[in-house]
Amino acid sequence: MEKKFANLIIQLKKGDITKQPDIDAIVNAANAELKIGGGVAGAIHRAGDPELERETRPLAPISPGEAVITNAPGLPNKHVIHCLGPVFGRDEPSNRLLADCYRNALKCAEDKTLSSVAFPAISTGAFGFPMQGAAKIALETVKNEVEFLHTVQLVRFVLFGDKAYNIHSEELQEL
Ligand code: AR6
Repeated sequence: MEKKFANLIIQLKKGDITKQPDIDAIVNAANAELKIGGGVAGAIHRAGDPELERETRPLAPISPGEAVITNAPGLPNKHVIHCLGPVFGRDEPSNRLLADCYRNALKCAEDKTLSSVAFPAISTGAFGFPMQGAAKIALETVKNEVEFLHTVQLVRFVLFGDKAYNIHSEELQEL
């Protein structure tokens, strides 16, 4: 499903973040060291070229809420934006840090004048953030950035499985 807010389309899709060839930048739910890791980070680094990890090295470590951008060697996208989400129950205030991820990732995309960005549900896997709370923060934050976006026109949430998709759909309908 999708919904339009001024010039921005927010779209939900079930699938794999590494298989979004029509999107300029995919977002990595990274670890602080920007190493290969598990979950989304593992999938992106495995799908990409080893050069991707080499590109991230001088940018690490990053803090919760921060985002950095690299090229996307071996991937069908122009860039990867690496975000460190908060570990739920440890990195506080976790709501604000999660919102910072989305804002800072969009800033990276705007700096490169990109028009489309795909996000996974940051922090909802290994970092333990409850899906519904995370979905609400993610969608509200992106919607509230609309007035500051000049080049980004499409934000896609790529959701792994029915549960994540359904929760995001409910939250997007309510926005
Ligand atoms: N495409 C889309 N979504 C995915 C994919 C995929 N290929 N794989 C998993 N998900 P996680 P985090 C979903 O753990 O919670 C790593 O080990 C997954 O079901 O990747 O921010 C890093 O190295 C979940 O809903 O990210 C870090 O140490 C969501 O994406 C740590 O995990 C995020 O899951 C980051 O933890």
